[in-house]
Amino acid sequence: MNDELGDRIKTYFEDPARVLLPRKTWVVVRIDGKGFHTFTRNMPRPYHRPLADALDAAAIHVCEQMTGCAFAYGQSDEYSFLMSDFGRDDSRMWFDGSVQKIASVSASLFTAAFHRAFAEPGLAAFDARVFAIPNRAEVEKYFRWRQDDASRNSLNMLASHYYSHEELLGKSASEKHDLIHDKGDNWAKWPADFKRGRVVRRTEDRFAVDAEIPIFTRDAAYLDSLIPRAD
Ligand SMILES: Nc1nc2c(ncn2[C@@H]2O[C@H](COP(=O)(O)OP(=O)(O)OP(=O)(O)O)[C@@H](O)[C@H]2O)c(=O)[nH]1
Ligand SMILES: [Mg+2]
Repeated sequence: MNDELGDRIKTYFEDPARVLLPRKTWVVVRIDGKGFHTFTRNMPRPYHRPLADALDAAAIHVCEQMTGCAFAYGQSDEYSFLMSDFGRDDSRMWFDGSVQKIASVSASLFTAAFHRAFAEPGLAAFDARVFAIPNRAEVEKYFRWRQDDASRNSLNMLASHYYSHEELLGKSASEKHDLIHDKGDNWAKWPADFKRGRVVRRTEDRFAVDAEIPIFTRDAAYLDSLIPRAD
């Protein structure tokens, strides 16, 4: 009876909600702080190193657990993980490609490790989204897009450190640079990872942070070396 009931619940209700990723593709998992505008309200702006360090520790933890993880790229309150099941034909995708499992376990691992590394009393939460990208060139574009976002975000964060929302309305990037100069500051002098983001990559025997990454569009070899090739 119990088996029958279980089978019924599974086939009627659980199985229809089971979504599997296609095999032999590149898969991105992006994890993003939920409502971090509020969570970080009392933290130093525009850049709070302990926050970045805790996000890095969380990303390393996820990379270590994620089957087929190639690397991760992080900036602001987010980290994107790239995984794939290339290699042997029978090599497995993490959780056999189950979207619900991958998203929920990633966000959970990330949140737990973030809090182990972050001393603040407030509780953070993270969302995760999972999707396949069927083409290697598009994977490169994905990471360029996130890095563009890092540069744009960091310029905006620095500008809004000195100016009100109204004062910055309609200002171009170069006008924002000029306004920052007027306050005696210079975006270019801020740490590289604040402007470009950070990468967690495999070293000889473990995953480690690279906080001095190049601009992906200027040094195409960097990203190229991180993205696995299809079989
Ligand atoms: N003080 C401080 N805030 C940061 C730092 N890095 C990121 N943030 C905050 O994190 C926010 C990230 O923005 P979003 O992810 O777009 O917005 P969110 O408020 O997290 O909202 P959702 O992601 O939609 O849930 C930024 O707006 C900043 O307020 C930092 O180093 N210092
Ligand atoms: Mg967020």
